Amino acid sequence: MDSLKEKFAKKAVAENESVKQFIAQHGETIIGEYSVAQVYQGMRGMTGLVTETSKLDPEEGIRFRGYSIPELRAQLPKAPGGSEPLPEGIFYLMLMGELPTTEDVNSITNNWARRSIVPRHVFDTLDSLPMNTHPMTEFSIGVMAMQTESLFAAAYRKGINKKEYWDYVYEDSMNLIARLPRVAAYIYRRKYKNNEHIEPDPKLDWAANMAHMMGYDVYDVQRLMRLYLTIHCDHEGGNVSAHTTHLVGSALSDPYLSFAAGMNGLAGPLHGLANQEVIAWIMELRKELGGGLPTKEQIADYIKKTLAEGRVVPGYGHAVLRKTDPRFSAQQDFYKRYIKHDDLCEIVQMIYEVAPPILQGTGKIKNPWPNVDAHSGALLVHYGIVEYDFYTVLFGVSRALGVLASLIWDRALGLPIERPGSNTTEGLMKKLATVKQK
Ligand code: AMX
Repeated sequence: MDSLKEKFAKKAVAENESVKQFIAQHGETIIGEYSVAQVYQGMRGMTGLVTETSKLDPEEGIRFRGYSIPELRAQLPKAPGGSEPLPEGIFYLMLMGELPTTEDVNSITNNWARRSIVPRHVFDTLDSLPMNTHPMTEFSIGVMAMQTESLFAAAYRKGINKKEYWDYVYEDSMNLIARLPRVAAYIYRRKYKNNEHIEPDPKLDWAANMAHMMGYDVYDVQRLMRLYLTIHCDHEGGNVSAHTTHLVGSALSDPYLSFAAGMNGLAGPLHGLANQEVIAWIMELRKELGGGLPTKEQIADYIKKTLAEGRVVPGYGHAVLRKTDPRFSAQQDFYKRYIKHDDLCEIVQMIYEVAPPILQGTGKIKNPWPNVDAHSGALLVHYGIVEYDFYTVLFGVSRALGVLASLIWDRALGLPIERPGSNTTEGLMKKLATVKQK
């Protein structure tokens, strides 16, 4: 058993006991009420899930096991000479609930390097797809093709005790995380770099290897990739990709099936695809204006035009957040600290000044502030990663860390199949009529 798994096993036993006691003591306690509107409007504000890895505060933003992004940028272990955290560290934190040491992080890097070989048939499957397939579709298909490797599915077929589920889910999750950068980079190089592929370098950390296999062996891109893959990893449990992975996993579908399902949700333009939409939208603006830096007035007109056309302004708004996303602020800080000047990043800053009052002025958009996707693409473009329909794949590689750490916890806590109730409109109307009569 690897050392992380051994530590986790101990932690899971204690946590299981504490959750059982909590339910025994407070299982019948009412923790909220909900309205008819909430039932129709995407269950906003209802707590219906337990997710241990992170918690989102509407005003403050995300905290991973209690730590904010600025705290983690300062406190998580870095690569030698590096200034941004290694994503291995946030995975450790989400899984174990405590900050890792440098040794813990190095051990995960080595663990993933050992697990990183992708079977040949996964590449053959990707090679069989038409070149115009969207990279997110390819990513999901790549993950599905790897499902042949699921140790959970194989063990379940043979018959295993429920108490052992987490062990196989842990193995599958670690293998999957280890292999995702190779699959993602293969998709990138096949589509945009003449189908010329780059083998992983076992000496590099997970994020630096991602950059390396995409063809970017420079320190600046490694640094960006470490930050990028850290901050996109989790956003509590109710977002589409996390919730889907959890939901599908609750049917005891293995981690490959569950994660691929989550990725199909991330591929939606209101969720992860927004990062490509932002760049496409800014490029469209620049094209309309004939290039160069737009003025604030021109940006304002373009936002109003987008709204008038019944489209969304990508990168702005959020279902939970009510302030600027700290993931946006971290990327803004990265820009100001390391890049200093770039036209596209400057446009991102100008939009940040211009968009909120206009969005607020509509009177219906609950959060006029930028989310993570408003900034990420501009940083990638700066370093030459201009193929924006690939961006959501990078988001997906990172998101694996959070949703799979959660999936391991789901099985360790023995959470049951998810099955909320639903009703018809007629049924709800009748129910309300009887409530009113009473
Ligand atoms: N531009 C235009 N209209 C917007 C908007 C935006 N950025 N954000 C919200 N609205 C609209 C909604 O479409 C809705 O309109 P409707 O009443 O006509 O249907 C109204 O404002 C109220 O919506 P809300 O309660 O403020 O937001 P929500 O919880 O329904 O949706 C989100 C949240 C993110 C889908 C929405 O803000 C949006 O579409 N933003 C743009 C896409 C985006 O950036 N997505 C990425 C989110 C982060 C992520 O998951 N990666």
